[in-house]
Amino acid sequence: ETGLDGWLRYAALSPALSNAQQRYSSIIVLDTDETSPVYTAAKELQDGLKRILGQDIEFHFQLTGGSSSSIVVGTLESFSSAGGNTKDIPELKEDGFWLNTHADNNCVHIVGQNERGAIYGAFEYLMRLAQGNFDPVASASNPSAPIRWVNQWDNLDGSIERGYAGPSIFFKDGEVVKDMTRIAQLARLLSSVRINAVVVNNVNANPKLFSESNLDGLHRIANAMRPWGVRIGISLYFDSPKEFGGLPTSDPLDPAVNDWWNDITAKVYRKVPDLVGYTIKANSEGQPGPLTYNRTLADGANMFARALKPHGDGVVMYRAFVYNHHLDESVWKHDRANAAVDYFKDLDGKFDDNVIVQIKWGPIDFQVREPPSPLLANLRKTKAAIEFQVAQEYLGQQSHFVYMAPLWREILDFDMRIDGRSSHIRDIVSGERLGWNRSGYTTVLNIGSDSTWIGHHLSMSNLYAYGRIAWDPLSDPVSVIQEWTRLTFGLDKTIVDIIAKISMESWPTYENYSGNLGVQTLCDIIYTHYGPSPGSQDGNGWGQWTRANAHSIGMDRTVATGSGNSGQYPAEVAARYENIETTPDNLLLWFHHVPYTHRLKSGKTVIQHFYDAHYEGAAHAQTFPLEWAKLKGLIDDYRFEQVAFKLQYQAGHSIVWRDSVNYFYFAKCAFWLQGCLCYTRRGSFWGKAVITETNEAPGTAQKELTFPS
Ligand code: BDP
Repeated sequence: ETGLDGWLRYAALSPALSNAQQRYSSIIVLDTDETSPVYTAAKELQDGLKRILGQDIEFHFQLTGGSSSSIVVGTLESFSSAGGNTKDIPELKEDGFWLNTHADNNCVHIVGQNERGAIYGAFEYLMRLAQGNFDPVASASNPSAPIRWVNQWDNLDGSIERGYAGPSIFFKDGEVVKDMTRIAQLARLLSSVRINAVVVNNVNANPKLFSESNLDGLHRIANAMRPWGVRIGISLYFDSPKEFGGLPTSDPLDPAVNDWWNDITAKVYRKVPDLVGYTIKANSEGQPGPLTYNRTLADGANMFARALKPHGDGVVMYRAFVYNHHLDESVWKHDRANAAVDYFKDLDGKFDDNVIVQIKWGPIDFQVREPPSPLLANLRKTKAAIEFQVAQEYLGQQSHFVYMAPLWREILDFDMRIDGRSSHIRDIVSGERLGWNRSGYTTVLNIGSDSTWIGHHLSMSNLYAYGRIAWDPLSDPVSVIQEWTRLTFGLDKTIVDIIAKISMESWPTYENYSGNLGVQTLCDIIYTHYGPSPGSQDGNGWGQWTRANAHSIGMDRTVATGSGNSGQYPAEVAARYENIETTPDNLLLWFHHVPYTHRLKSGKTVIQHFYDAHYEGAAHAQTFPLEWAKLKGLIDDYRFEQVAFKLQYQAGHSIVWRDSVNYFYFAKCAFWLQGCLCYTRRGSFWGKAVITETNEAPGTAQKELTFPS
């Protein structure tokens, strides 16, 4: 078991379980085109039933009255024109499916609204069987939103930005790879969790993607993924007309620039006729963009939208991650968290119909804890997609394990109270709340050529969970991890319980040792985004800005005295964050600057909580390898050992985090500490410090800090 099959291992069920299941006589596939997802679905059913139940089943192409005990797979259209009974099938949305496991004549009916729906239904059926679930089902399943994409950040040279699992499966040495095996395998995994598109190259894009050989390469990638119902999109470099096309400018209002984009787009469509669209990162972190030419962001986005329009339903995913990292630190009030709303709010309604603004889930950048991005409540006429990050860039980079479904659920369940009405983020991004016809989800993904795909067997659960949540944002994170575990590691209850336990504890644990109370992940912020470096947070353009000094900490984002970020939310939410009393403790330091001695709702001071949480987090991380050890012998040795190694590493590194962060704040205050007693005993830090806040009002009480041993 290398991990290559991910959750699609189709492990054989025990004879007791598989013998109890009926035998199927045939698979009836209502499509003869071998490249169609319906045909792929039938092949997958054939393969899956053989592996799970040990049944060898033949294919037929015709639905006849006597087709008893068959598994029928097709689209609504092909099913009804073959005489299938559609009267019980409820309304299906784009990509939706109907699965009836107990249809007439002991048949299973898998009917997709389209070809993708058919393959999704086939996977649903197989994944139920693989979990030993034979309960009858006759129900329709529809997606929450039409856009359910992933963004790979792969470079043409084969490296992956924020990739931790080996080189790219898409590119090597400046070219698209020749061998499409891994690409098709990825499409299979994505399709099984109903992800319908992949943007294949880095948002920091390279215009050489437009070379003849790379366009041929895109053609091959699209062909390899299409049978699985996965479409491809590409990221564009804004200055391509100038740097690749030899034009003097890339000004989006220049007719020659527009012609250039129209021509190149037509060329791309000749190679990839079902291109899903373009993703644009512009005017951000040094990338050129419309602002470079004194044009608006909408001018830039609409230029791409017009180029795509004649070719079908392609969309421009225009990223709201626009900010200037070269800011002048003397501009005390500048706040990176304000940038998205500052740049986009006034452009609402100025984007063409096929532009979707792609918004990172938090206002800054995939931190361990952020409030939801206020831009999600500021666009009404312009459609949006939320951007998650399956890549654990700030969450331990797949050397630590953080299961993100609970974090995503918390964001999607957040009620923005737009116009004082219920406005859960899941209903905004589904398009329901504001009446959008195209919107949804995307995520940064950093799959590489490693056989684990992502660098840590357990982290694959995040890709699985992302697909589940984008389809149904009310998916329960616990059920999702249990399901994933059964499929990935086996049905034994001990395996399921232990992996679910570690997973559900992983986010709070990482938050505790890497940066709590909304101060964000206190990692190196300039480049690596990995280990502890609280000192790098302030004084540079990338910084999240903790504003920590000897006495106090936190970024004042209030309207009254700070950067005004709280005022970017709708009134009810804004009032909650403006007021320190109603701001939840876990976002206290995100919105407020407070003395270390400020008391939390728990009664603890901020600094005591800081120290304690870092100790608790690191202590808890020590339990993960111990829990995992209980699985020895219950799962295959190879994956057991690999995960054991990673969890042991994480346990050790959590102590590095704990001590670095605690020493940092201790040192920050040290000048002001009087009567400080510190001991080093057997290599661990132990001590008791008494702070006298000498620069505060006379008579300020002494505060005691106790350091757990
Ligand atoms: C940041 C990453 C950087 C990406 C950027 C983005 O550190 O590598 O280019 O996001 O989303 O988090 O464009």
